[in-house]
Amino acid sequence: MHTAQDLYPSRVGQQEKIINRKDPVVYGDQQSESPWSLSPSQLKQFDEDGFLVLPNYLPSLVDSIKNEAQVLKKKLAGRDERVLEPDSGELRSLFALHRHSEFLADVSRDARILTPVEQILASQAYVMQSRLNIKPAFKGKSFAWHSDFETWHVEDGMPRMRAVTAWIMLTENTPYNGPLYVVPGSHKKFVSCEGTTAQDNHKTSLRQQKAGVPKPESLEAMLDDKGIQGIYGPPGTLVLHECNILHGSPDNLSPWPRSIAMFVYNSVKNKVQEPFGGIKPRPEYLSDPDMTPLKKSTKLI
Ligand SMILES: O=C(O)CCC(=O)C(=O)O
Repeated sequence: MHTAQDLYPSRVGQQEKIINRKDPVVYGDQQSESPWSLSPSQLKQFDEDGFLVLPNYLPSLVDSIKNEAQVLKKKLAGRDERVLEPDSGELRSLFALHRHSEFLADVSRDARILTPVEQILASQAYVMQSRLNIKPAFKGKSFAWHSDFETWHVEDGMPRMRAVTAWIMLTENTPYNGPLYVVPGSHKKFVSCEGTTAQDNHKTSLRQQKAGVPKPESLEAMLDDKGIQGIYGPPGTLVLHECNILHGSPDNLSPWPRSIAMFVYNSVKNKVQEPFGGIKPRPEYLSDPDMTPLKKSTKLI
């Protein structure tokens, strides 16, 4: 039984409802002198929209990340970190990049990424999860609408909304190759979803999510109010993505893969507890228990 107060109950057998966010989006308003810090207007935009796109931000890392991904695909053969597409069996995602590759751990500490992340969180951070989402040409299937925080809260025990995902485009993300869709401003609401969570839900949900996906009525209320925005850009574009923003993506119907590398930064002040959904904790490759604060690095610059 969970002892901490659950500010964001979801999948605990109640009727679905939309509640207000109870946490800040941008923690504090500290100005930073670093060349990589966000400007006050960028912080304001992140606060209002729940995401920020920095086009062509890290182009020099793209080829090295793609090469390292090829190495990891082989290194992780036969392991749970490899998640396959629901129909074709092609590789869909590769998890725990930072745990299996020194180079990708360096990327996660890169000052160009970690500076804005720490600025938003107003604290040090650690990588709670990292993944490559491949969206292969023609065979890459959709991701249902969801809030990442909802999953991390219910299935991993993240107590508060104090986490940011930074993701890097490894191929061009266009309207045609299954780009990420976000609902600007949706991070200020929380859809408390119906249902409950099966033990080992992750074994199916990472291929096709069902639990924690809002009902059509809730989606209509959110999407009708706030609209949908596709996130497009050239390889090397960095996206900062608030943990509770509602997002999803369509099938890739094109002959062009849409690959992205994602690093989830949780504040060290937001210690993960027991899962709020009453299930056993998910494996370490999905929620890293190592909360050692990251030190910013300029090694790759
Ligand atoms: O890669 C995508 O299209 C969706 C990714 C996503 O929703 C997630 O990783 O939570």
